Amino acid sequence: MAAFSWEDPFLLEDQLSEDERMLRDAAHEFAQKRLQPRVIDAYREASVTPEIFPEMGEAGLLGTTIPEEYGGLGASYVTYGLVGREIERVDSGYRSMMSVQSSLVMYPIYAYGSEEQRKKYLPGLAAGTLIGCFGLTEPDAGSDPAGMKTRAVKTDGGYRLTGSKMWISNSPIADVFVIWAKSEEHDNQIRGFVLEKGMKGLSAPKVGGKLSLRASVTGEIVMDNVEVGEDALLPNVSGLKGPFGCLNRARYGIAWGVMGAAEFCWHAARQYGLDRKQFRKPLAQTQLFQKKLADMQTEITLGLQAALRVGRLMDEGRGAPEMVSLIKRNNCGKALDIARMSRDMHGGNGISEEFQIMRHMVNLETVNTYEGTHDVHALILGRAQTGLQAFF
Ligand code: TGC
Ligand code: FAD
Repeated sequence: MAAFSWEDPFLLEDQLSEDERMLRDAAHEFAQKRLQPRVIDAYREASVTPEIFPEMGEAGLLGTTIPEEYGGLGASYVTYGLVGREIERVDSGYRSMMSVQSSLVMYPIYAYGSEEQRKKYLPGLAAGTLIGCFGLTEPDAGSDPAGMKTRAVKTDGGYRLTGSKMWISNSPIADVFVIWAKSEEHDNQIRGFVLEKGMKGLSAPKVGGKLSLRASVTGEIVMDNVEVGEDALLPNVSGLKGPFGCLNRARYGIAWGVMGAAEFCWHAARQYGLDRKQFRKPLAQTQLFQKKLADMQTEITLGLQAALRVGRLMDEGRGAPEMVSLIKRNNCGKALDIARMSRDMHGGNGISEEFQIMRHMVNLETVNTYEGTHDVHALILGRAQTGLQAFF
């Protein structure tokens, strides 16, 4: 039998191509050198750091899967997942900034937009000189986006949008707003529109009092009769499959990302257990401590392997939304369990910002909720295996 690698039990490393490893290493270096040094202060102060976007753009981390002619990297979904894992190893909020820009703003403009829209927005979004946000959720429509109230009414030469969106990542600092609204002209079907900062009637106040994801800014989007031209409509998609097509990609990236946060918490718990002595021996020499480390190692190893499998299937064009629900749900739930366990294993130090575990733990509460809650993904999987709709 071969030797066992405790950090990489199933030799995930061997399953990656040279290009994937190279881009992963570049993302790791960026995250550790550029994001890690600022995250503790940024989280404490809940400070908005828009300059992170051009830095990420320069490092090639925005629009990983978007073709190079539009400023992206033209890389695989596996690469996109590996980038998410490295960024979220530092903080879920930074991964959120990156994944909204890549999967929820660049992807719909690329997949559903006109050639003019692609050329107008994608290079700036890839460079991070433009910041994007994605408005689907509303105060009264979260898990059930079909219940949205935002309306687009046809005008001479365009549309007038009215409504409000809630809990929108990046919105207070956004230049480009991808908005989902029911369009009267299209039989009240949900359609996508691209709005721009500065339009009359458009505002994006910050949501205050957030105890999670504090290094990423979240806001509302208020549209008070915002007039846009015909060219604001995303012409190539209609219905909920528009926003869900973007969410499939972002949820997939989250399944990788949370494993990065979980790995951070696992490695920290292991090291803490080796360093800290109680009852005249290292904590890591106790059976209970080792059982917890084994549980963390097992869930992370299985979660990464599952994310890799789904990524490979997506790259082959064989990925299904339910596969993504399975890994988004399971990996988020397990990462949250691991962070809570690691917090406990650090004793009193576990609540200190210096040890960084509690920050990951409270971030993961959000990640387990957004992009479809843990229970909503269970209902998606339940429907897929019974054929029975249990949402309503
Ligand atoms: P349902 O009847 O199931 O479907 C309506 C239409 O949509 C199609 N569809 C999908 N298409 C592609 N991919 C998917 N995953 C799809 N799921 C559904 C479906 O085929 C149908 O198409 P058509 O042509 O037949 O009309 O719709 P429903 O209203 O019953 O949906 C139920 C449910 C619960 C599955 C869905 O609404 C859901 O997933 N809810 C969760 C909402 C959510 O995830 N919101 C996320 C907001 S964005 C966000 O959180 C960003 S956080 C970003 C960050 O900071 O990282
Ligand atoms: P609700 O839908 O009200 O759910 C509340 C509870 O009820 C949950 O436990 C849920 O699982 C449960 N529940 C709901 N329906 C059922 C059912 N049928 N059966 C059983 N249980 C059910 N949205 C965007 O559009 N863009 C963004 O950029 C964005 N960023 C976000 C950033 C942050 C920090 C947060 C917190 C949220 C963000 N969201 C964003 C919104 C997010 O997607 C929603 O919060 C999420 O979809 C849940 O909706 P809700 O908060 O309205 O909860």
